[in-house]
Amino acid sequence: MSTRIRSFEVLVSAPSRNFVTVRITTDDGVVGLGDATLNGRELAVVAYLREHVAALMIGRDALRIEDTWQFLYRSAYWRRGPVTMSAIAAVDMALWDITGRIAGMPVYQLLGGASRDGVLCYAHAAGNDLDALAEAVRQRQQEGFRAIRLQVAVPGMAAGYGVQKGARRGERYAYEPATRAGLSVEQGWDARAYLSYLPHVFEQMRGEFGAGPMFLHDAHHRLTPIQAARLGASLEPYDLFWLEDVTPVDNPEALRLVREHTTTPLAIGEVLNTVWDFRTLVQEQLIDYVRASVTHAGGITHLKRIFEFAAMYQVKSGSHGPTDISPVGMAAALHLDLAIHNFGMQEYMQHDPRVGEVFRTSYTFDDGMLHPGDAPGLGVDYDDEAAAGFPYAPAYLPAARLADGTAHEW
Ligand code: CS2
Ligand code: MG
Repeated sequence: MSTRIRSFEVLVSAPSRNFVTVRITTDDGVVGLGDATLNGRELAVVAYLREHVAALMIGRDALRIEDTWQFLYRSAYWRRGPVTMSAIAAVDMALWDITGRIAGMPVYQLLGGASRDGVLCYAHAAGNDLDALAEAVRQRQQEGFRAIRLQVAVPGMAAGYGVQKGARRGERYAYEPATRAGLSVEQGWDARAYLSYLPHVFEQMRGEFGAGPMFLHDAHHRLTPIQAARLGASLEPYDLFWLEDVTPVDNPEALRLVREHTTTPLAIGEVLNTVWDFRTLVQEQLIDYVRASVTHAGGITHLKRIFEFAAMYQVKSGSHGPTDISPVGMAAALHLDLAIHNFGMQEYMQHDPRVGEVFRTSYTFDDGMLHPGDAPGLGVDYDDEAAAGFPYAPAYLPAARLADGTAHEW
């Protein structure tokens, strides 16, 4: 048996949106997949992998997962950052996949086995007004979701984060922030309008749906610390499961002020990519959920490290799972979710049906819970023929500006 790496491919396809996938093959023909999708900056990771990682991988032992992670992290000399950490993540996932396939076991078994029966996940519901939002919540409940993220257009603001503009009632929720239409679409932002509207939104939704469903909300890094504190306090009566990304996370100390003013649980971290980024947030217990993703935070090996660090401070996991995490990344997250002890919640923003033509998955959804399945490895296969029909197309995330034209966090 030879577990040496024979080939290292970087695949780019766009079944409805762009995905970057690493495929590693051993001498014996065992194949592993990893997700390297970095929304809006995909080709930077492709170049990093093709030009700077591929040659280093050929001939290495695919079973040396930890050593490969440390080697890629340390040998680059230039550390961290989303491009490097997504590249390392994809290699790491592919090696776990290979190891699982060789062992004949799903990856969660290699991570210590299942700590729970299934993985609680939340869906997205959004609307251009409160009636449309309520209808979206009803739909998600009918599909079986017990936890739902609520986003709504704010009256007076042209576009809101998480809301598909011009969406018709009842049509499939297809909010996809990156657009292929030219360069970044610009959206307005008005914190005063948002802050006064949001409590009313949650009051209405609790009134309509009662205390049962778990509700979440994402502020998408748009508030100042004191605004964030006010939002958290004003939403306390509505019992949010978590309030996400209230302020830009460049300054983790800002969360101290937010924490002083509210008991609404806080989740942060989808733009962070190493355990060191979480030091202040976790050690000072400034957050309740770590939102890092397996795809942008160094793969299974490193996200496990982040979650275990968080566990020492009673902080739980809240794996990022938007559509820009490919099915390979989703599967990797699910194996980890099932295995760790301090699991909190998994985001599940379902992919467009075309994604399933390229990525054949074995994870399942039933009664509000996901399960990674028991296929060996990660349980995902890549269909080259189908992928050829979906070529890469540049896409950009939106940008935000204040009414006077000042650039703002989107
Ligand atoms: C979002 C993401 O899912 C989330 O919580 O914040 O959809 C985010 O906007 C995208 O990952 C950006 O690519
Ligand atoms: Mg988010």
